[in-house]
Amino acid sequence: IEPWFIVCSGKDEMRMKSDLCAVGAEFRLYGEFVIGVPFGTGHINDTYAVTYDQGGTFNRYIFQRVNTRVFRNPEALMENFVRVTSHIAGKIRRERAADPRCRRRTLEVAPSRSGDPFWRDPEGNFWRCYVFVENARTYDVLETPELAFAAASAFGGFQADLADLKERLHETIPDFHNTPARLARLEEVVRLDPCGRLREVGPELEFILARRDDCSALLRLRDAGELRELVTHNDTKLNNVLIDDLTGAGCCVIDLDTVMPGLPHYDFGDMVRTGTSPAAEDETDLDKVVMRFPMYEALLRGYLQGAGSFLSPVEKSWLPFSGKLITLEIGIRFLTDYLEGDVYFKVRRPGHNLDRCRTQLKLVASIESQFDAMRRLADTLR
Ligand code: ADP
Ligand code: GN1
Ligand code: MG
Repeated sequence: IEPWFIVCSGKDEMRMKSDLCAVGAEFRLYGEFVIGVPFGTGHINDTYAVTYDQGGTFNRYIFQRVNTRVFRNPEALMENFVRVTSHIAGKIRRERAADPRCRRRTLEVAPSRSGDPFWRDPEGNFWRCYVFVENARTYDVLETPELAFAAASAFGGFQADLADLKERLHETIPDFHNTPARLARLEEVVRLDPCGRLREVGPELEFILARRDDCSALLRLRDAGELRELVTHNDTKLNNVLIDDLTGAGCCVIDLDTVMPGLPHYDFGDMVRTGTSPAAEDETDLDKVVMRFPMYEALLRGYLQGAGSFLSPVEKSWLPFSGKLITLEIGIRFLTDYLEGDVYFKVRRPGHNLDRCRTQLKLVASIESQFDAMRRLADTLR
């Protein structure tokens, strides 16, 4: 018996099941609804895996209720989504159609009954549906350098696939990776201290403020024309790429809500943040949080292989720094959310966002202690 049959036996689950069945009826899906269960560990959207009996074969779909407090213009977001996925699908058809490994290379959205790539329910909830990629999985923590290489190469390939997208995409969250703006927001919340939590976070705040100058480094280089903007993913947490169970290759980049113009460094930085530590993002034993150099090396090699040769030597030389910067930035965001009363990221326990902040800052310290070696490696790789 599959575990989701057990999970779905309670009363709330029965209601969820009928709700999901009703949502499914609004999309062009063929067959009978069987069951829907919560899925994945994302912090933003509500995700469900939903099974349909399609002429005797069980096929799964992902239903997602998009978090519209975070994404204020979900229609524009879905416009980006369709442009990005159809661009990649077109490339696959033209360039790699004969290669069976490429068939699942991008998400495939199912249209609603009226032909939109989403459906709004009567309460205003914003739903979308796409094909479940089977025989693949995401990892919250990466175990081997091989997995790190595969994931990074897929994210690099994603940037390369979108490098020739013509029209500018919508900015789904303005200033998403504007680290100085994130710091300014933290300072504002510190001034207001709306939940009286400030007294608990002295060391964390001091650590962050001591790195104020780092926050604007990449934007200064961008403004000076040293770093170029591309279409980037902007949320390359390692559980946003599906790894093929059979081959171990990164087969499909998911969570496309923040795909928009950005620096490629934001993507590499988030890979270092999520792919080098053996500890979970919310680990409370900080001794476990460390930047593992072999994982960094695999990420760097994988990313450069996937992205190809579009980075200039200057751009490449700033990749190691981006690991530190994005880790610091997410630490700032977790701390801000903790002080604000946990209004942005989903939390499952008191202090969850503070625990997450602490792992980020510990990882920044670990990156700093190995930074020279990280830079030397980036300088030697092509
Ligand atoms: P969030 O924005 O909340 O992180 P995601 O789009 O990343 O939402 O989806 C959450 C999780 O659902 C992913 O980490 C992944 O495990 C799973 N998932 C999402 N899309 C698919 C898909 N098409 N096939 C299989 N699993 C998926
Ligand atoms: C969120 O959606 P998810 O869980 O993949 C967040 C990222 C953070 C990440 C921290 C839209 O990512 O920016 O880096 O949590 N996404 C959004 O784990 O804010
Ligand atoms: Mg995600």
